[in-house]
Amino acid sequence: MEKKKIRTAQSGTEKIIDSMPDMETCFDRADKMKPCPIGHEGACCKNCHMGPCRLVGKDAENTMKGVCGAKLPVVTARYFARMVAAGTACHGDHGRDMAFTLLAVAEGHAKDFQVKDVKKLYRTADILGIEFEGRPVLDVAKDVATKILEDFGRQRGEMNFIKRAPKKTQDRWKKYGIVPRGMDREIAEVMDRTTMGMDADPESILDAALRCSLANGWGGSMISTDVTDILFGTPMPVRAEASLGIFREDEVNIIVHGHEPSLAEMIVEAVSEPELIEYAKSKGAKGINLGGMCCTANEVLMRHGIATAGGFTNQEPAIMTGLIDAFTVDVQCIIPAIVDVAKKFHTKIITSSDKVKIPGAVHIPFDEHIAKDQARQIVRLAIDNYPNRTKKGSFITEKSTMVGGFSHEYIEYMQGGKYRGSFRPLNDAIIAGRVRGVVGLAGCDNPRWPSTGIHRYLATELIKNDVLIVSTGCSSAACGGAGYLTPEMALENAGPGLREVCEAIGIPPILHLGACVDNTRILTIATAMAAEGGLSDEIGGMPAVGIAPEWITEKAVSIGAYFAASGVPVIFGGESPVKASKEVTRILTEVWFERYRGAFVFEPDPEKMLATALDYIDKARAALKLKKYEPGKFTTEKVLMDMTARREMKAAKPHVGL
Ligand code: SF4
Ligand code: MSK
Repeated sequence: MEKKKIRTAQSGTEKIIDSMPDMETCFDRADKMKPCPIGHEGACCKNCHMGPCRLVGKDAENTMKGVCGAKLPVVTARYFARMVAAGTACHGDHGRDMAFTLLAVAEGHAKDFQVKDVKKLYRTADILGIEFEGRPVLDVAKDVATKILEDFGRQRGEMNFIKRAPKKTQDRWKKYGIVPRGMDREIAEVMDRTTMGMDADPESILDAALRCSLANGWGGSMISTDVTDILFGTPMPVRAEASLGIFREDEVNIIVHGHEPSLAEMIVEAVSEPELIEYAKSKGAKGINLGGMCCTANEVLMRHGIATAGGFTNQEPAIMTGLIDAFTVDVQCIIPAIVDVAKKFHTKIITSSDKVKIPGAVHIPFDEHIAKDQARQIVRLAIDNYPNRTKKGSFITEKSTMVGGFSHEYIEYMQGGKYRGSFRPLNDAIIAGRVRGVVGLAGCDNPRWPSTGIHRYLATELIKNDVLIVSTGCSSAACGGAGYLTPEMALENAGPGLREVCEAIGIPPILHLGACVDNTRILTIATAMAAEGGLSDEIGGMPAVGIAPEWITEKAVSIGAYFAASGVPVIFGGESPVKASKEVTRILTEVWFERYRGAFVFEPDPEKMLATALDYIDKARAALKLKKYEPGKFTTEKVLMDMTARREMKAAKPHVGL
């Protein structure tokens, strides 16, 4: 008998798909649509109408040229750079939208929103050099929004948040000319530079890609994280539930999916309004149940404990439960196929951004001036749709509990309280060898292999090896759905050192930091660790690695690039999209490591991903002269440092840019 193909590591999702063999999902399409082997490895160029050119064959790297004469490394570098530009554009627009909402609030045009975290507003104002003491909150908010918005159209100079990075990290960027000027400028320049007849030097193209990625990490995404915290509150640990079992048979079920949380925040408030609950009851439902998906889920989970139905690959199976009355989407990672699946059930798909229209969906374009009314309209639409539910779905009841809500600020607080919060305990735990290192486990879940499976494998193996994990995006949903985001996970599965640290502080061994844009929380944490002292005095050189084992999107590539430029080696799963060119691969792995102490590595084998991550961590420990990691054997002593290392440490100035 032929062995059944496992589509996902989420047993509930698998059951739902199994129960409806006639329904097509992304898993079926992934089976049918094999990747083009030429484009897949970066050997195809379609940047002009003399092509597309396929640069394949024996010794293609040295012998093949497109019609224009572009050699393979140029074609591959251009492909990589354009992915970075597209990803930066996504996060950049997200940050821009959040900044405009803050401006509208400050100017009194968006009455449904407030500045919920004044402390964070002041902290951000301080970073931006804006006076805040004794001034009305909304005046400060206006100045912050206006200053941040300069980052998008700036033509010369440096983006505002660049100065938050450790001085040494900034010096590297300056030395190699990759300090970003303005968001739109860097994106436009990559597109310009990579068109036919422009830059023909792979290294120069990749420098531009890094500059563009930094406009994301220390620009668009960081703006988004900060402004979202200012408007909706900086997250603190909160319990929530995860998996496709979060839907309720006897309640109106609404999903918020995408990335920008402004409308979702209003829906969170609307579903608790007594009139709407009464209206739901009048239609025969017991109440209204709100859940999230992908990164909009992460945003409302981090701040309100709203349950997550999972990550990217759960979109169609969620509708196949037959229990979703309204599926509201904002921007990014929304697969158009949801409309086709929804047609087979009663689910209404509601698009809310003019950048995301899908024929067959109801379009209610988000307008911050009437946001609460729009949220109520959507909730009513869901309630009105509840009586249309049929019995033809297939649902599960299994779900996991999880803890999310670990912001930079909370992690600092939990290591010393309100007045003595710091990163000292974490640095000490790493120095002592209790914690071997830190891994940022991030990125999408991918239907091309049992989705979420590699996240689960790496999560369990890393914590077993005393590696503290910080997770974001769909990786958090993957770990949450598996039941890994709990303090008990540390007791049962973490290595002895990590377990001791987690028990002492009362945290899970995997800290859910938020959405994809919140990868910037990892940057600010790494910066704080550098400032704390005892480890590296820049982000590069920390025993820290980023892994996106099942990545899908161009955003992921942009994130990986800004981590590499900031000094963190990143490992991406799947076949390399730059495999065709040895030269481009060398630049991403060797040249970037030499220049920035970060690297971009592609590795399809999960066991090798793990080994590579641990190798980077152990080599960083050795370079920092920390004791060799041995499970269960801790020390509070550093091994003796030589004079050069001591001089280097003395010379390092504490960084106060956070
Ligand atoms: Fe071919 Fe050059 Fe045109 Fe690319 S830019 S499609 S390599 S001719
Ligand atoms: S949602 S970018 S599938 S992580 Fe941020 Fe998930 Fe990847 Fe989208």
